[in-house]
Amino acid sequence: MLLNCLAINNSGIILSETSNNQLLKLHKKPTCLKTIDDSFLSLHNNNYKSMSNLVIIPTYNEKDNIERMVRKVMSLENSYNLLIIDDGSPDGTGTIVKQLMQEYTDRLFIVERKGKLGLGTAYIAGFKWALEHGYDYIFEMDADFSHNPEDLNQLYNACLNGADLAIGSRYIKGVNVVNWPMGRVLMSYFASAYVRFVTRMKIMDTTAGFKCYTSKVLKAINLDEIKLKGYGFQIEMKFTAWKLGFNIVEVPIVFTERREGVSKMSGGIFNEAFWGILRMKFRSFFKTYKRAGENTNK
Ligand SMILES: Nc1nc2c(ncn2[C@@H]2O[C@H](COP(=O)(O)OP(=O)(O)OP(=O)(O)O)[C@@H](O)[C@H]2O)c(=O)[nH]1
Ligand SMILES: [Mg+2]
Repeated sequence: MLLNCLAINNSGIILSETSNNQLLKLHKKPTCLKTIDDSFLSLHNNNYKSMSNLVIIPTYNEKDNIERMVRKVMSLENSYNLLIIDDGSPDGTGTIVKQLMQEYTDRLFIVERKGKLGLGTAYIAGFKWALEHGYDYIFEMDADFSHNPEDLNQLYNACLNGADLAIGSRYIKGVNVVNWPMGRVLMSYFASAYVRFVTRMKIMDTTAGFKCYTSKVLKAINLDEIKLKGYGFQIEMKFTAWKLGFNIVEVPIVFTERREGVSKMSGGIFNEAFWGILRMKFRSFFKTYKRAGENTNK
């Protein structure tokens, strides 16, 4: 992409004008700056299109996938930024990411936590980081290539076309899962059906973990009140966004079983989701859902 000029507006946001007159938000100070006032900005407002994307990937022992995954995301056309939340992986995943950060200085970031604290809290940490840094489109993706990074663009387009939350769904056009044993496909499919039955959400893939949130959804949810940690976390986030009245769109994706590395799926995660969803639904009867900023959540 060709950058014509760099500027900073009155609110201190760094912008860059591209060859086709779009203004992009940047997150790192460029080497040369010129200061502009808001009259310049208003001239360009019609063309303003924020490209402030952040893909969040939680990792635990993903040394066989992480470098290939980082390089793949960095090569995609929408110039995604990437945040890895690594829980002190004993296999050195974090070290590999830090080496790559020297190559992708302004687009690759890491948050390191001490010990395996779970997928749900990893994403909550990532969401908070994303909001603090002013990102507009925030993606969830696994490190193991079960989610095809090429599909990020589909999720992004769905949000640009009006979705508040876009979900990469395995179950809206048949069952799009490659290389899972039949038992796991059936478990996942019927788990989704169970969640639909309990919650009444009209979402086909309720446990999906490949998503794009617009920042307004994450700002509206009280992240400290999300209780579930594993698959339940994915369900509770969708349920809360749905209760808050956001526009949720499912886009078809193909999910492929991991080829490298070790699974972290366990019976405990399944149990937490099964009972957790019932408790979540029960709590929802006593809760008034209001978007944060409109009022408190009770
Ligand atoms: N930071 C962090 N990441 C985790 C944790 N558990 C899993 N992950 C990551 O979350 C993503 C999804 O985990 P997976 O192990 O692929 O779970 P899954 O897709 O249900 O199961 P498999 O694909 O069969 O392994 C991967 O990128 C993992 O490395 C955790 O406790 N902390
Ligand atoms: Mg996986």
